[in-house]
Amino acid sequence: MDFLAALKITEKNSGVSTGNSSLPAHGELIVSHSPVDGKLIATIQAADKNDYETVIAKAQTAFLEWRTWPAPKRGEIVRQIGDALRAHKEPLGKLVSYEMGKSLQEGYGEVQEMIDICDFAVGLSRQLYGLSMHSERPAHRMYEQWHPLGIVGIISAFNFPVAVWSWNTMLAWICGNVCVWKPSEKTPLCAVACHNIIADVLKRNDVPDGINGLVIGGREVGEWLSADSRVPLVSATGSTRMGKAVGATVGARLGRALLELGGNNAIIISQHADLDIAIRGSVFGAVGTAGQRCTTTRRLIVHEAVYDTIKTKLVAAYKQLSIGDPLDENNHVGPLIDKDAVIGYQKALEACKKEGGRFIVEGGVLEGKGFESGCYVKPCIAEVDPHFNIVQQETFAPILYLMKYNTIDDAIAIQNGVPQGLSSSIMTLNLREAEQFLSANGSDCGIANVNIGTSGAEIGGAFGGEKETGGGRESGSDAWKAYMRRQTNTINYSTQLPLAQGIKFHV
Ligand code: UN1
Repeated sequence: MDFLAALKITEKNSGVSTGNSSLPAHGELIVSHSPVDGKLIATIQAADKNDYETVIAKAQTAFLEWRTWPAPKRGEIVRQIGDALRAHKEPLGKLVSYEMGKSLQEGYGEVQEMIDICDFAVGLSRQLYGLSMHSERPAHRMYEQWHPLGIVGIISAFNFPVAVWSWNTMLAWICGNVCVWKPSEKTPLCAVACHNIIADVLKRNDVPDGINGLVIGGREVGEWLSADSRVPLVSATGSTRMGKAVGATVGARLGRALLELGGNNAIIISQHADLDIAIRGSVFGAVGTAGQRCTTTRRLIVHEAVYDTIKTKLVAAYKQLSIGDPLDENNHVGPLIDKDAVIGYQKALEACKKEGGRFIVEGGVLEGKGFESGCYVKPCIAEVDPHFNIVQQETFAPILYLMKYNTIDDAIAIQNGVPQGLSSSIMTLNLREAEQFLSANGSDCGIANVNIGTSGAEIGGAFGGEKETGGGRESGSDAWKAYMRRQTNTINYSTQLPLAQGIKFHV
């Protein structure tokens, strides 16, 4: 496997790094198997608490210097990182595909997201704008500045093992923060690879060692970060269950948590839709990444007038899907991340049937040649009632729930009637219903699209959602503000000391 060598992944890797170099690790041995073929890729020595302390101490010292670098100089480092990622796009994309199981196209797409966020962050490094205000007092100037926070803890999930980390890290860095990353223990090699690629850039530029901490380990690492008052911001991506735990622990010390949690995303297909776009958007949204994106389309809410047509077209489209080795570009759907995920999928199918769901495309676990890892499942579609318990939940697998609506108000109520609020779409050529969907009484999600599916957001927009999705925003727009502290400055250049609100105080 040439791509492992190109990424400096060896048989045995350390899961601890301060950025410029990896350090000896003293925790348990993590074994990374590929869900593609079940084979061992490599091992990683996880961090113990002492290793964590070493990384945090180094990060604290590095911050003292890094925060004094002008933001555009920090941007220059990120520009070079973007170049290094361009040079490693192929091997890194392949590793993402092989360790995580997403299609090679999506593996490359994920590295492209990293490159794009680097470009975005470079420009942003000259645009960390604060407002200036007019003071109510004579000869006073009032303005605001944005300063870095310090150590940003990043907890990322297996499904986007590199891109989501880079959204956080590149922004955090140009803002002047230092980062400590706890990647998913299901995709540790992707994290080691990112560190190896970036270490060269950091060393070449004499960047203070410690800005790019890596602490690989189990859930305890997330708990250390969440409880650590030396870490002012913890950005966590993953399940709602994990986010509630992180949010509670960080909240108890009044730290900041940026949460990007589960989605239960729906597409409304109106009788006014371009059905061809609607079908393509729905199928990619439902089966892309084998249903393991937080933006995956999990529910289709279809107008009764086009319901039967959509059903027929969907069944036909699902028949075309080829499931298998994601590194083979002819396949559309790869494996789930591991056997636990397969069990979760099977349980959801059972629960759906028990509640009365009717499968129009049957699910099941694939066996035989090419499926030896035991992680390949069939994308499936069930007709359901929107209120089923299972339909309220995010199952990280390619299960699509199909339901019917009569009025646009009903469709929006069904779309909003789940605990999560990440992404949503309407397929329609009707201006009135599109605008209603985007209005204050429309979709309650952080992302609302028209004639585009629910997944595959561009990095330029703020990414995240409401309700049990956690409320955080990452990536584009002004999401950078979450990584900085705002300071309001009022300067008196008069010979008097006038008080605000006209208060008189004589001594
Ligand atoms: C995620 O699944 O956690 O919008 C992130 C998308 C991708 C990011 C998904 N750009 O589907």
